[in-house]
Amino acid sequence: MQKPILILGACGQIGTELTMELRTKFGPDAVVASDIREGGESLMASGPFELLDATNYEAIEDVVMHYEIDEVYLMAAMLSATAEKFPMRAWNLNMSSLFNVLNLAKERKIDKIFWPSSIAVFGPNTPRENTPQSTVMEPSTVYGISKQSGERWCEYYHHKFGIDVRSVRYPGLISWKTMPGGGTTDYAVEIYHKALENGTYECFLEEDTQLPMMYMDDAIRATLELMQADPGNINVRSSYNLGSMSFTPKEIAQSIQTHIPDFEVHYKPDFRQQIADSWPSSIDDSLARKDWGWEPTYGLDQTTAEMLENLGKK
Ligand code: AKB
Repeated sequence: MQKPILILGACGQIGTELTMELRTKFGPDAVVASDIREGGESLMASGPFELLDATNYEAIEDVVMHYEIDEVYLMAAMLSATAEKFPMRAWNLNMSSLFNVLNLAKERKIDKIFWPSSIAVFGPNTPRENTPQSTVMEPSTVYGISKQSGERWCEYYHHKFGIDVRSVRYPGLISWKTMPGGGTTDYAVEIYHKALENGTYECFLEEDTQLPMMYMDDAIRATLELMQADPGNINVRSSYNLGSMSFTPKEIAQSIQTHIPDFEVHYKPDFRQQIADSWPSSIDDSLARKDWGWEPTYGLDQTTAEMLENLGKK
């Protein structure tokens, strides 16, 4: 039987879908959702929820003890674009929440942790195409610095204290259930909303900026597969490269135009262009494939069809 799971940051873009999937798999009561504010109606109605600040160690500890939590998924974070505006708040949230769960594991109060890293750990000196698992990593963003530091701490806690912490470097994630917030890859979600709402979109990245992306169903499946993998097969305790598709704003626009021929995109790059320019354009995820059998299923056109169909119904 699955021991109880706690999701920190359950109301965000990934947290919402992760919570619902874990509840479907293990039963509603096995998964305690938490966030600093309440989430959407279906999430709130689907199982237990606690208002919880991921930077507050004692508050997390109380919930962990109360529900006899075994596994924590730490999804609370400030993403790349917002973190550039509030560097110290981003550093504080992204690092103290991670230390809280690592230290709970060190105190043997929980057994297993999932913590998401990001393609933002790479920087302008990293090889951009087919970026390897281990390479030059000199992130030039606040968010990237926090994620790279987090990776080093995860590996350290694993080697030093035997903590079972697992992680993937998510690319930009595309989903229709919950909006992303504060990221550089958010354009790839906004564009579908605007295509349906008014047939035009003003894109904050240039038309030829290629970034690694993934449909949310693949991202959730990757997360669950990694968490269920035999610990003996997990050879990376910092974070695994995770790939799926790569495309530019122009290519996603063309994919949408096969459904909405009059759809127009105008390009007005802002400060997020510089962030995107420092990130990989594609990812080599061969280690994730080898160690725990990762295989993506969604390409751009299938993602477009699903996004437009589901957002249209909504
Ligand atoms: C962001 O754009 O900040 C995130 C990420 C790639 O981690 N979606």
